[in-house]
Amino acid sequence: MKRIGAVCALLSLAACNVSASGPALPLAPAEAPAVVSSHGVATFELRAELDPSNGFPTFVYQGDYGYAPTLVVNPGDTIVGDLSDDLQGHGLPSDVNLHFHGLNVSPHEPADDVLTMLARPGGSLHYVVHVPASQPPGLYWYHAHVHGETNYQVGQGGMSGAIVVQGLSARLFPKAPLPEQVLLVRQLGNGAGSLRLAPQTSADAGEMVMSSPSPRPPNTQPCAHSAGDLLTVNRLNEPTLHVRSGRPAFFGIVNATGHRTLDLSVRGAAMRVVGIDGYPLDEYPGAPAQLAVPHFVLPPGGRVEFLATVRTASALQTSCYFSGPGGDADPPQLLAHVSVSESEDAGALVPAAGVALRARPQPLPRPAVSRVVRLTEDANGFYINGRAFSPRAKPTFVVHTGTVERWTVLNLTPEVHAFHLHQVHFFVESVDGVPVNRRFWRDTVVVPYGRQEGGVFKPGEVTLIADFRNPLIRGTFLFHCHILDHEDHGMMAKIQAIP
Ligand SMILES: [Cu+2]
Repeated sequence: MKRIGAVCALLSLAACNVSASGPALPLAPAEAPAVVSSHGVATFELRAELDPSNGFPTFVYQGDYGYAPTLVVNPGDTIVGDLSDDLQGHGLPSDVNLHFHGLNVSPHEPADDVLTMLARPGGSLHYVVHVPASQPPGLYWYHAHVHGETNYQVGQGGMSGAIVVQGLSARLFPKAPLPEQVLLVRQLGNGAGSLRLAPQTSADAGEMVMSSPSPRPPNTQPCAHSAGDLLTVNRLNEPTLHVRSGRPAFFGIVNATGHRTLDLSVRGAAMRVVGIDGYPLDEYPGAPAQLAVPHFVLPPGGRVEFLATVRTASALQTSCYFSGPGGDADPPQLLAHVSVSESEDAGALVPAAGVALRARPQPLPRPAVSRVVRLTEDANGFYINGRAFSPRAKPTFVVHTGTVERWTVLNLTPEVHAFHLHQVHFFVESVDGVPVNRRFWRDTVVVPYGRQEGGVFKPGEVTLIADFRNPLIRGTFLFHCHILDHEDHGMMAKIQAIP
């Protein structure tokens, strides 16, 4: 915990209350100093290194291990980043790169290309990511994305940081935008349920080959804690969040864990969800700007932004979640204390720097194509349509830029998966055959586990509409399970988008 509460660092995110007369009061423990775009450019430098305190890979930012800056940009800005690879600690070379999760940006080098952009130890990568002017304002994130290494680097090492595309608060509260408390939830180290195995180098050409996933016991005690399953918030155990009594507080949460499904709630208060996976709710045609829910299920990789009005001391918490008889345990945990202040100074509003005009959602065309994605697993690995991911494989699907497609994702396994599509968003039409009435854009969704019904195995099923209309999205990119050990062991495939 080298930088507990880097107060007043997040500027427009208002990690602190800036008052003309009184002292600064931290609203939330900051993840790290923010990099706020200037003249349309947000520039940062990161190193990837083994953290000497725990032996896991981590980002090093301005000399501090374990921290990555929150990138604060406006739609239309450019992110310019340099990443150098000083990872070589576990006896083998370890590549590293970045994925800009949820941004509707090019999958080509030097932008969000996780297929060919790989830094070897001693090497480096230079990123230039043009965030489109049409990018909806909200919470995105970046993380390492090296096939076979993601659970180790992202899940266990916590190699991740937040990206805020400014404008959501100003859109919701144009007269007095609320500061957002950005919280990254991680499960660092040797967490239960992890399938991390030492990579082996094959004899031919030093290619990385992952060993098989080890057998796990059935998930008979999904609510039971085990060693190493502690969740952190901005790398802190049970930090305290400060809010004003009776006033809405604005939270943005990233599920940056490797495999934990979070069932989030604020004790004693409703969650008024305003954004999912970076998109304001009303980006979907006809959807409301806010939706009050008692709790919200957030898969690994997902983000939720919400308002909560708290009047007495409370807590941000995750409840026990059953991920299926073959899944990982997701026990309950208090994530953060919520401290309530009556003081007029506490939590004073700081105007947001950027103001985005509300986009007018375009009506959707009919799906051009219907496809089926079958998720399976066995003792040797995880598969999409019968194949484990190979970096050299041809794209599983070729899609046409300018269209939308209907995908039916079938889960033929006894555990949930977190379906994630790079580059674009989708909305869910139905879950297990039941139509979803509340439709919202997202980039990651839980696919229910398959189960026996009347002696017959019934796969879990999500039907979604994927949006490939953005003309910037051309090239080859990925879709995969965001439970990172599943991804590492094969549950990933390529899409090629062509005109
Ligand atoms: Cu999975």
